[in-house]
Amino acid sequence: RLLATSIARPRIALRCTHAASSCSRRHLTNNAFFRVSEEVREALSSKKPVVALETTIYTHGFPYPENVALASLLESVVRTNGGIPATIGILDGVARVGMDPEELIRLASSAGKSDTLKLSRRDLGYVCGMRLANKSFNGGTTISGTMLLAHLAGIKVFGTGGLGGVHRGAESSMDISADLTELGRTPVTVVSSGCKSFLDIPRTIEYLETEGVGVGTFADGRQRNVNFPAFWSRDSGVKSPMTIADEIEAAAIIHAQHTLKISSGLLFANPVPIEYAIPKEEMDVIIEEALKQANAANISGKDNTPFVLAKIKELSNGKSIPANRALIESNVKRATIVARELAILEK
Ligand code: PSU
Ligand code: MN
Repeated sequence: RLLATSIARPRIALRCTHAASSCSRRHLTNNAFFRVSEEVREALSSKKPVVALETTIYTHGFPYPENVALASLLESVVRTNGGIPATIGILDGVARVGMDPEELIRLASSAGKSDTLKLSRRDLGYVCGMRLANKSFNGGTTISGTMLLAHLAGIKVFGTGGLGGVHRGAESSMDISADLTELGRTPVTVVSSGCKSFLDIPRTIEYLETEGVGVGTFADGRQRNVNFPAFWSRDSGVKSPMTIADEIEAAAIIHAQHTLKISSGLLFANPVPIEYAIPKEEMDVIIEEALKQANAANISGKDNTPFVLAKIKELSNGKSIPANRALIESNVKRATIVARELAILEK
């Protein structure tokens, strides 16, 4: 009855890589619910730059087979830039850190099925535990779920597209993404293009401050005091708490944070490449309409973000897709260079 016994469990303890060698914490070893791939395990123990990648964008964002193409593109962007990709998600009730192509295709092709779930921190115990009751789930992990699993494996850098945030009207709905609290409690650095303006961006920045999350935006050249980006648009109109010049500065901040044993995460925003940017006014019209439809359909909870994203895509006639793909690719490249610079500092 217990499928658990069929899973190989190499008893290799990974040394803590997130702080000085005096750190006594050990990362989670492979077990019935958690499996780090051979390649990622080897990369971590030999201190190669490893970059975490999320899977909600494949299960609840891009449709099959585009999601497979994107997944393999992002993994190759990491490799081309000298890193090892660790795509993270749940297959058959087992949390995977690092998936082979066959596993990735299996997860991506299950997009849209009712037992393919969107998984944040709160869901992980459930989907893994249920395999002991012979209920088998697949799921894409959100930024929060991915950060948590990345940290358990000892991965410090994660590249993705858009962060969840404080929703408009959260003062009554209390809809605040678990991504923000995860950043407050888990020492993983997320490189994204900020968040979409269907969210309340000023309150998102406020909430991140409350959670103790360092937020920096990559500047163009020597700019100082830049604004936080809004996904397709390079400027949300909200000032970024920190401005960073490049990946070397980003790595220095991460290194200091880990050496100081500060247990919260960091968020580095990388504005969409200029040639793909869509003016904010143009997207705002579409976003207003998408939010109106979400309201009318009474969408709430974890269905909210995927619903609004799908509506935006529909209402923009797919115009936003090339920008979406370009910014994720650019973020993953930056995350890889940050991870490389960090590996140099940790030598
Ligand atoms: N925002 C985007 N694209 C995304 C997501 C958010 O622009 O794909 C996904 C990410 O996986 C993120 C999650 O972690 O949605 C947040 O969902 P929620 O708002 O339900 O916390
Ligand atoms: Mn929510």
